[in-house]
Amino acid sequence: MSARGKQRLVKGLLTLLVAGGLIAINGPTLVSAGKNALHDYKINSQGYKERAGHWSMLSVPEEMRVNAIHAALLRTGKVLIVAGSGNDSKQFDAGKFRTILWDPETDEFKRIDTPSDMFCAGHTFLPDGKLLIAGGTRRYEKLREDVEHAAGVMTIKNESPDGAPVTVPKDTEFLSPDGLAFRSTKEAVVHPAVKEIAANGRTTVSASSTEVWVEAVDRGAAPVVDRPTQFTIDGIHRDTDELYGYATSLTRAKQDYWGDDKSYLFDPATERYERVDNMTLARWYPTLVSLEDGRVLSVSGLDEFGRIIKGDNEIYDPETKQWKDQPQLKRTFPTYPALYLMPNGKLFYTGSNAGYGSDTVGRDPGIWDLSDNSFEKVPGLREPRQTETSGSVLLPPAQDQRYMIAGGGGIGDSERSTARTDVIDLTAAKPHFEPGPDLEEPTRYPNMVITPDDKVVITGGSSGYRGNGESNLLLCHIYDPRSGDLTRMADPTVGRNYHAEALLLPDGRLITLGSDSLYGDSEGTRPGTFEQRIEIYSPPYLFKGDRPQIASGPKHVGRGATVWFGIPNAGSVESARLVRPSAVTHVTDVEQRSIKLDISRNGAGLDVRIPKSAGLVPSGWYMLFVSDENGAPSKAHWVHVR
Ligand SMILES: [Cu+2]
Repeated sequence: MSARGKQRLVKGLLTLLVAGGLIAINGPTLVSAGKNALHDYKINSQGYKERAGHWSMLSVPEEMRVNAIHAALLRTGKVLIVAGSGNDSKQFDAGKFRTILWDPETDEFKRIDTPSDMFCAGHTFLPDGKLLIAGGTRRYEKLREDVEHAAGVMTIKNESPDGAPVTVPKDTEFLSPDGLAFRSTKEAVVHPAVKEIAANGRTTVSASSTEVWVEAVDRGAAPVVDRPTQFTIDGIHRDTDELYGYATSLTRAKQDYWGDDKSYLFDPATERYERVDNMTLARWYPTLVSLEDGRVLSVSGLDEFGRIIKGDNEIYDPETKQWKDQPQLKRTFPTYPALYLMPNGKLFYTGSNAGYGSDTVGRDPGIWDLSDNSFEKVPGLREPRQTETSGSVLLPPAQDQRYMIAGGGGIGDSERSTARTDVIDLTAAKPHFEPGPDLEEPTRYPNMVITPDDKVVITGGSSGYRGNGESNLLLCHIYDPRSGDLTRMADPTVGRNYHAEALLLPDGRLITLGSDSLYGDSEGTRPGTFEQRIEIYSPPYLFKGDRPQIASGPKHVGRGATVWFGIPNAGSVESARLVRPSAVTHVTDVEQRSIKLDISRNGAGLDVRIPKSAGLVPSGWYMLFVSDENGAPSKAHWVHVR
């Protein structure tokens, strides 16, 4: 008999025993079965749902189950779920990359051809509603025990301005003065040095260089380079002072994931990926953030050889479909920095990040002014060394410019985690973080989702690094930015830790998906398995009876315009919000925001005013929700704001 069948039988027995007045003879199994029945009864009662909401499981056909690493809500109302190789090296080696599209309205799933490994890429919506996805995985990490040959990055330098570019074939040997030999793993081309003659007639020559990954010819511990060393290049008949190899570290240390430079648009209309220009740098764990002019800034990440990128950031222009390096915007952050576009066009960095980076550089929250690359730190954040794997959100409504940072932990695989939440008001003369309510438990990876009633659902997470079955937190709360209260809601049944996401659907429900436990148990003896179930949360506002309805209205609206929407019972509508859909990964969702709209009654509908500021309402597709006096929202009406 299945476990569920057994449970049903026990439940049935219990009912009989209660009916017969024999409850006094029950054993521990019956007590727990009784408790389960009571719990089931409680969480399914109308009163409980009205107060705490309700969780249910989405039924996903077996062949559509994927390791959800990324999730984005498209303007068609469908959810794009991207796994890529899904943190599974076997899938990577087999070249099997996956994406699934789910339509919450029909519950239909569709497989999407996935041209490369978008695992741990960055993403953001463009003004036309296409999702820009950039970066991903070019090679999986190699753990220390799997590294047999010392390896690392060899810089090939050319100091001579004369002659043609030099091709250094794959498998070329580089020889150190001590006789150590390293072999290149790829062909490399190095250009002549650049010769410049200044106005005063003085000539300067700057060496040109290129990088290539090399591995020691001999196995084992001996061929290790741990200080700056110059190499001669075998088979290249040039002066060794002119053309040579240079490396500072060729060791048997762990090798981190290698980033990819590929970049794609996902088009909600054709439901396909379209390849666009490569980024100037390969990036693994970059944050992509939309700017007020519709361009996209790509920040941080691990580069083509798994090194943290030190301050090189770049911009995608949707007009030209090109990426361009931005040397004037040099600024270093840890991977997946939480950067939010402010109404004044500056970016606010809450301090949240996920994954990799310096222990000290780029971890302080502050305001980044892109016009002069200045960075103004903001004070007051408690537990400032525990921002890794924390959650961040621009609290609703976005006009208030209040941001919350919640939970997080120490850098790397630290055992520390925090229950701290802090809130900052950027409209203040001297903004500083103020304490918010503590989470119920110290929490890494809390998922935070804005709802149309100006609240934030905070759900899931794990008390420990990367999580395991026992450190998952089956908790869900709603934070009310107005009162500052954090209220416990119904408990989710599926744990969510690393590589998990949550987002708001156009019908007002939320989904949570993904979760990537490192271990299956708290002792770390069993490997974890990727959580493929998708759970749905219906907040209390969906159990309050009739909901307002948006019956008609324009699809395209201009910033600063007043537009009319047909709304039966418009008199019951108290508020209207534009909610920008989520594009979320690794607890990083810098897209979602909820903008308050001024409304006035006009006939059988409402006049709705779209704010003017492109920093507040960047161009793109939004969900328009109207809510009644109970906070019950309508279903969303999609509008394109330009
Ligand atoms: Cu990842």
